[in-house]
Amino acid sequence: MTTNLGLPVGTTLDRFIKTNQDGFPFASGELSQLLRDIALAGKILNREINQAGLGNILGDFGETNVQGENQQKLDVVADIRFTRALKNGGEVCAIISEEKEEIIHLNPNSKYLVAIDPLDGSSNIDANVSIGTIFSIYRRKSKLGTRATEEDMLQPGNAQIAAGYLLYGSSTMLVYTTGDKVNGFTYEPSLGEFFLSHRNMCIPENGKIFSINEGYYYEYDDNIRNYIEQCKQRKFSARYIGSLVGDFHRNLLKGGIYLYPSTNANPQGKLRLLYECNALAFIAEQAGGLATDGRQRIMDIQPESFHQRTPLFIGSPKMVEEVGEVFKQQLSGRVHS
Ligand code: AHM
Ligand code: MG
Repeated sequence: MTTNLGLPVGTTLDRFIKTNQDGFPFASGELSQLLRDIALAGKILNREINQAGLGNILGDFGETNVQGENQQKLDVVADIRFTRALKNGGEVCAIISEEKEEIIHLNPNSKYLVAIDPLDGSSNIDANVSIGTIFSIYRRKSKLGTRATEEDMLQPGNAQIAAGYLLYGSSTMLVYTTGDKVNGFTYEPSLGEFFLSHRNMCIPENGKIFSINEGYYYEYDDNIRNYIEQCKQRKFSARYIGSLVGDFHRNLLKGGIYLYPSTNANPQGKLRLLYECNALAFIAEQAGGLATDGRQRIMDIQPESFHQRTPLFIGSPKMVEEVGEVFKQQLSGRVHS
């Protein structure tokens, strides 16, 4: 079997995907094509993000999405670009998107499903700060040739076939996993290609960065506040962009933890299990990290609705375990008191 890990840095994304596919003699090439379609939409969106200041597409669109949040114009554009690329590519039977309430039905004869946050961190667009796209790919459970069902779309993260993100930052990157390590590709705009730049990405076992919105300090439980205090006592660095993909990517490279806990106002936190947390959890685990809601593995949570939210603790394994211990102590404290 050919292993993609032997491919050198500088390999194009296309060649990487093809080599990976050749390693599986019975692979039909549909997943490979689907990944190419996502990369294509990413390139198109990247171009639009880079022109955002010129194109009169900054700011709110004047409508709210299904969760009552203001939709930015680029959120809408991103949703259209990804839906169109996946529709034209023909390898996806249905999509659920953070920006849409209902399932978007595409080709009933294909076996893959996509859950996507087309543009995450969109409140950062106007400030020229990094933003991202997050996606998960699942295999349908229902019969080929029929419409995808709600049950198809409500699979736990441990059923993901592939997941990834695009980061539109100081350079644009595609980072993804098909369940066999994590690889990162950097976009070269003048050539219009993604090149393998980060091979077999591994998160440091421990880190000194904690990423949390401290503005909600008094909204958090005591255990989270204590954890924040411990981080400060140990002189960890606080780094929080407010753009999940950017914060996650930095911690993946440097070692650290991203926390979005429950707050008094939002007991389930803010982040969406299906569009944001599962994909990053899959990548984190494939890179040697962990992702939990404080009590259980993110990828083992059985979703009950498309837009379900969950607290998220993700990053270097030792740091995520430490937060888990804090929760356990709190639980046992309750039992004994
Ligand atoms: P969005 O999907 O509406 O863009 O919200 C998700 C974003 C994450 O990228 C980021 O980590 C988080 O919201 C920031 O939230 P807050 O401003 O509450 O700290
Ligand atoms: Mg989002």
